[in-house]
This record gives sequence, C-alpha cells and structure tokens, in this order.
Amino acid sequence: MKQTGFIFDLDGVIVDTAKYHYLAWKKLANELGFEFTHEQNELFKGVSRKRCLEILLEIGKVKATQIQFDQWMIEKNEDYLEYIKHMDASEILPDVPKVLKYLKDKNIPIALGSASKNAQPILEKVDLLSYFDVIVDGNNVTKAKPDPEVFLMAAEQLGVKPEKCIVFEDAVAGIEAANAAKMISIGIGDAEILAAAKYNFSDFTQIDVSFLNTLIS
Ligand code: B16
Ligand code: MG
Repeated sequence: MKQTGFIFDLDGVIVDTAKYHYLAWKKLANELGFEFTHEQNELFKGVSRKRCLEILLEIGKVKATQIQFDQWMIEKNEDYLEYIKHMDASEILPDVPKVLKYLKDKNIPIALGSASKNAQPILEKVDLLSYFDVIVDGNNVTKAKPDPEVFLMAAEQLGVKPEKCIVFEDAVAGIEAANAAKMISIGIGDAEILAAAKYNFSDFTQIDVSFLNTLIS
C-alpha cells in the first residue's frame, strides 16, 4: 500500500463545466416550457445526469414516459457535448496544473473521482490526462455521490488506504461522499456551503506547498 493519494473531482475543481451543464439543462427546460435558473443549477453540482433530469422534471412539474426520459437524457448530453467541443487548457481553474505538477514530481498517486460520463474526453481536451494514474467516473460507478463508491474505487485502484486519501471537491454531495469514505475532505469553493469539509479553500491559489507537504507527510 502506498502512503498518500490525491483524488480530484472534475467539474468545479479542475474545470468549470457547470456553466455548460447549465446551458444544456436550460435549453431542455425552455423546450419543455419552463425556466431554469442559476440558483436551481446549484442543486445539480456533483449529481448524476439521471438524477439531474429527475430534479429538472420535478422543477417543471413535467411527467415523462421512460422513452421521453431516455430521449431527453440523450438530447441534453448532445447539447452539452456541443458546448464543450471547443474547450481547451485556458479553461483550467487557477493553479490546478501547479498542484498536479507538484504532486506528480513527488510521485504521489493521483486519481480523478467524478460523476461525469464525459470526464476522460474533457481531461484530454484541457491536456491534463497524463497527470492521472486512475480515472473513476460516471461510467464506472453504480451509486452516485454522496455514496462513497466513486472515491473508494479510486483509492483501491491507486493502492492507497481510504484514510490516506485526500479529496478535493466543490459539491456538498462530494464532501459527504469523501467523509463517508473516511477520507480527508477539502472543499473548494464556498466554505459556508461546504462546511462539512475538513479543510476549506476558495480555490487552488490559496493552497500552498507547505499545506500540501503537511498532507503528504
Ligand atoms: P455528465 P463532477 C458532475 O461532475 C457535475 O457536477 C454534474 O453537474 C453532472 O450532472 C455530472 O457530473 C454528470 O455529468 O452528464 O457529463 O455525465 O463534479 O462529479 O466532476
Ligand atoms: Mg464537482
């Protein structure tokens, strides 16, 4: 078993894809005849695509047959893929590459733990794929965050004990999942919203080398 491992969420931690998810969900809501606000989009962070559609339909009070539901899932994803088509390294959130490089240079194992089924192509687009030893995403898990499955699977594949894993997360469900896995949770974003995290930072520019060294040792 290796000493310490780091697990990164994708959306809201490495890149801000939430804005593209929002546009695609808003387009579907508008087609179905109702509005979808930025505030409502907060509920969708870290939540699986299927659960997002269920919430969206609850918001719009729309009833769907299974065929319609499946069709809207496909439609939303096609629109989302269109929005992210032109993503590149300029969309990486501040200081993320710096932290990844620091850990990589120290041979610390790194995993992605994301709910997204589009995680791997996004990492390729922003040219960060080579930093990750392990990728666990929406294609591998059966239980969505706040269930700890995604992070436990990542720890196992990294060969690191769960309690030696550090998780960076921007979503409440993600912090709950990391805590349930008995990992060290670090909230990236609003400290009030992510109050359940062990540590909180507004973004990676606030995380310095000495803090990373403390986590590693
Ligand atoms: P997809 P994360 C999550 O990514 C997003 O925060 C969430 O809004 C989205 O619904 C989910 O991925 C599924 O994404 O439709 O691409 O499979 O934060 O877990 O990296
Ligand atoms: Mg996220």
